[in-house]
Amino acid sequence: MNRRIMVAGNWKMYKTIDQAVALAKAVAAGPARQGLDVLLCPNFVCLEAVVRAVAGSHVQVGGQNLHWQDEGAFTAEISGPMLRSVGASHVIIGHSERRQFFGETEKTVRMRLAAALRHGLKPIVCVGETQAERESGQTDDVLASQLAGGLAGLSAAEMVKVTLAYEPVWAIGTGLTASDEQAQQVHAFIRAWLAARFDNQVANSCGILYGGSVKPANAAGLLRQKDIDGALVGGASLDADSFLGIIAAV
Ligand code: G2H
Repeated sequence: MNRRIMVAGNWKMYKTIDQAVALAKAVAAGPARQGLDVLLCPNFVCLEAVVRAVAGSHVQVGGQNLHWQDEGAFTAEISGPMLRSVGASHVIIGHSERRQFFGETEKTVRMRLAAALRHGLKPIVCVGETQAERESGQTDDVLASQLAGGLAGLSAAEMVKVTLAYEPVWAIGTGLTASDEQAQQVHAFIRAWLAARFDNQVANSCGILYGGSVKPANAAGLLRQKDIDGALVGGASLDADSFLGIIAAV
């Protein structure tokens, strides 16, 4: 099964419009590769400018979140139709920072995921364990629970439209990275979970990205693992050279 590789930049709450456009143009000037998807996820304010900056290139653009309703009295929220109207193709859902700081739960992940699929946005659903959970041997249970909760009710036809991202919380923005073997082990667990919950075809079709302090220096080893289908990059995506360095490592 030949799965596509994705290198996605999660710019989090960084970059003003001018800075975002400059970075997006530099990434778009980088090489396009067969079988590789390059995605940029800027903050909502910069989305339209980034879509324009990469227009006509191989680079795609996604949001970092979406609300489950199409519209309504939900101050400061952004909906699927709004993301579509600005030209976004993807959306990140359930990032650990949303879970940790903004009350994201399995239920809200599930509702956001349904909204993304309803509006033809390609979702990237994040899962991952904390350091305490890993140290107490709960990694598999935590992941299984996040997967079961966040993906509940999904059909196989819907699941193959979803990309998963394994982001160990202890490796996010900390400089710590899961070793190649640690990451591969969890990716294999997630793929086995997908096979059991859906079937082998779904399991082998779904992209599973790794995220957590990915840099040019560690990207090649991680991306060489058989169940790692790309990277969701935070800090190292904020600089064109380092992000292009990760792309070059694919
Ligand atoms: C994990 C990752 C991007 P960083 O949050 O989603 O960020 O690469 O800075 O650890």
